[in-house]
Amino acid sequence: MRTEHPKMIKLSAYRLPDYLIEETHLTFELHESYALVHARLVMQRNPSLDTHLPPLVLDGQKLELIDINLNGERLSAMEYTVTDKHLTLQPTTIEFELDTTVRIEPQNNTELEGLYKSSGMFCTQCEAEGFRKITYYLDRPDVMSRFTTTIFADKQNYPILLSNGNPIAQGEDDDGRHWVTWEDPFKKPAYLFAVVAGDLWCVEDTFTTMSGREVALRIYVEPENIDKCQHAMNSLKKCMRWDEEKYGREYDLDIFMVVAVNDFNMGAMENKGLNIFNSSCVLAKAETATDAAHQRVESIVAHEYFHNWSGNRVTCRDWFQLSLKEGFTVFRDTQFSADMNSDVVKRIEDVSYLRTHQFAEDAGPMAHPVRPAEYMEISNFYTLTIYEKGAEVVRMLHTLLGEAVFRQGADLYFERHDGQAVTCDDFIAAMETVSGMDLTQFKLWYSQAGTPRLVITDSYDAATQTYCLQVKQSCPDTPDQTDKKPFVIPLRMALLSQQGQSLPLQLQGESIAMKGERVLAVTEAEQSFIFQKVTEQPLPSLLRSFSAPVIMEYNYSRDDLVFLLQHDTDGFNRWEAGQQLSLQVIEDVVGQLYETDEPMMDSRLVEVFTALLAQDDLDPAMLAEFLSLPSTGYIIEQYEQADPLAIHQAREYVSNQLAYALKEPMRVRYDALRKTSLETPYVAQASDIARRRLQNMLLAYLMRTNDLDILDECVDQFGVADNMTERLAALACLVNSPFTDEAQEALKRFAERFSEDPIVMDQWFSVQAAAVVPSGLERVTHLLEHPAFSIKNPNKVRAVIGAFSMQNTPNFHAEDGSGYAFLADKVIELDALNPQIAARIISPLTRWQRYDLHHQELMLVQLKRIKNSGELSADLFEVLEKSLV
Ligand code: 0A1
Ligand code: ZN
Repeated sequence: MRTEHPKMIKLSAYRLPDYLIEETHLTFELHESYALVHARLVMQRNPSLDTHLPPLVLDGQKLELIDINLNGERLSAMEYTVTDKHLTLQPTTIEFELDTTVRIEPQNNTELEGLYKSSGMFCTQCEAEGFRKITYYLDRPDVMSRFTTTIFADKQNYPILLSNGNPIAQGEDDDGRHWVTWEDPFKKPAYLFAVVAGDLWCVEDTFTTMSGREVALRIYVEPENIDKCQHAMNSLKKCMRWDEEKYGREYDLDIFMVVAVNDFNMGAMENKGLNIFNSSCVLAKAETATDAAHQRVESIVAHEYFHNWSGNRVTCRDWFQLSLKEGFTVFRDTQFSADMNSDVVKRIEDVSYLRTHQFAEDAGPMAHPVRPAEYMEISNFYTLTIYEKGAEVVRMLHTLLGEAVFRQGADLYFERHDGQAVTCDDFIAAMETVSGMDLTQFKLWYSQAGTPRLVITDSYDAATQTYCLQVKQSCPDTPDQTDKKPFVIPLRMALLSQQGQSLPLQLQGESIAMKGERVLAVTEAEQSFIFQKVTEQPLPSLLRSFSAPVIMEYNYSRDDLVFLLQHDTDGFNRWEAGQQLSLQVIEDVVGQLYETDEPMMDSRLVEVFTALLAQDDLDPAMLAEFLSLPSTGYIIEQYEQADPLAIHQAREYVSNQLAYALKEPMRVRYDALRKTSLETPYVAQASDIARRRLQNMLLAYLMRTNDLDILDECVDQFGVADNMTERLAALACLVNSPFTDEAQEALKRFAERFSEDPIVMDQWFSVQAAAVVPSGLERVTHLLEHPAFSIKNPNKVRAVIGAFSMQNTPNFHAEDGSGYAFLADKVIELDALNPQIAARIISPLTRWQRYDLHHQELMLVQLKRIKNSGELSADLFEVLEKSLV
């Protein structure tokens, strides 16, 4: 509902619900131009409160009330009131039954929240507050009810009718319509409700749980996608087993269903027993999906499945507790992916993502704590902070408690709160009980926003063989928060000898030394750790495996960084040393570019990359990580006021220099890897994924040399690859190269081959939208006219508008402001259709304070233009309010 000034909702205003809903009986009558939803609610006054009966205020939006009965008696118009948000009436008994019938128009629902149509099928999205767009209800997660759902629809067009739980009855009517009744034995909040009706095929399998129950597994898709489900099915079976082994969690219904839909605002949704997925997060086969897409499918399938316990069996009391389910579940899916693939590579990927995107959020106008204290529109709080930083907070607990005690804490949490709607405090309390630790200070991670800074200095005294680490922590101000208290920061560290060996670690006062590495608990604003019996000046390896989501400063020399990149015994910190070295080299060039077109680049980067390439025993996955330069987004984050064009140019310059300098060894290695790829059928397994990643990275470097022989290789890889990973990487190289004829030809062939597959076409769109070539904006405007583009489809919006504004630095940040104006136009257009997507896609503009004054001004002009463009959704209003202070 559009409104000028949405209200701020506060955590401190939480009250228990006045009424509870014991049973929810729903009937859907689905038609082409409308749907009728009949709800019979068996309700009672909340027994935890007194027996006086306040008015019953039900949530409801965009509903046309057709009929209303209380305890079987129709209510007259005098006996209830309806506004654009609520239905209010006066109960007269402690227990009562309320019947309503509403009319809705799913076919006109472009917000993709509530009941809507996607590619001809009916589907729902209820989290967070979509159920109120289906029927009048107490749409809050602490109202948990037992649901039965009957769906009526035309049998020919909608042969498959699904809802949560188990099917208990079905039938056919004379008029070509049929119906199915589903019953979910578990109480659940309305946000976990789902309905699907469509012409779908399914891939079936079974899983035998640890207690020997057989569960039917079904993945429903449109018929043309039936050959793209096997990877998701394999992933599902793997994660079901993993959750039993790692967390002792067993699946609880007889059926587990996944449905793929083309129009979806997010990645997927954990509805009880009936997960609904954005088709891009479930469909994958070698010819159409990259390795990265295969890995994304595996982790999202696992994420949604893991929610069955962390989210569904134990849910959130209110939406301020969102990270209770999301942070914990992301942590769980991260552990799973690390176990299925390489744990170091997974950590590198996660940390890169966190530092580029979540740190930016934490430093910007939308910064909020992992448990926010207030919000206007909850949809805006499905953020990197709630998900990724929330997962880091759980990870720190895991580090501090250790694997075994953490598992006991998780067990206790599930046992204590099964069937309940609880808070982050309950999660921490379980961890306190099993560990005996007081986690009061640790909980500041939930209430204080912003990324803490750790400044570490050290000193070594050879005479006394003591080594001292001095640690200072601070946290910058964030909107509405100043003067933050010190956090509990687990600092995983080691001390390395000149040969790169770990030295024993014995703190003053300790009688024995620890070997290898240890975790220091930093708890004060300033703190010293004094190590004794340190026989030589050590080189510290700090914040290993990125043990806390902080920005750490330690004054390593460039030679130290080179040494760590080659010798640190922690794989993550090897990579990190390389990133810091590359960053410094790029920053040098940024400075020089204002003076000269031919900057001098520190030769150490070429030297160390040469040495790494020559190292035969280095895991290709790690080598690929070592050779990747920090992303432009991450580099921008290192500046108070960044010049995005200079940063882009400098990063390009350094990449080109590396390419020319390392052309020979890169070519030799590329040829060998490509040969193996040609001889090996595609398998989405870690070792092959690593090979292709290195191969594609080398190709991208080599293509920078504009060598015609390499161009031929690239065109060949594009043409003959049996998989999308090699094909798309080659296409991206061509599109970003000066060889426009070859690029056009490849784009044409790609589009001809995949025009019927919307997910593959999304990749075709985003490769072009992200291409850092002249006239990028013209190309993007052109893409919007393509028949396969639709502004109503969130995947297409992300593929074109999202890729342009997030990845195409030189064109998006064009000096004349044209990139910003383009994004603003699209935000305005989208807000009228799908406010959630509008409020997300605007985010690059909200970071205006990170840029130099020229870019700031251009961005502000567009933010203000959006603000004055007319009536805004609550979603967009909140983002603009916060960005423009
Ligand atoms: N709970 C889902 C994510 C999700 C959130 C909101 C949605 O609509 C507004 C849809 C999905 C998850 O964590 O996977
Ligand atoms: Zn989730």
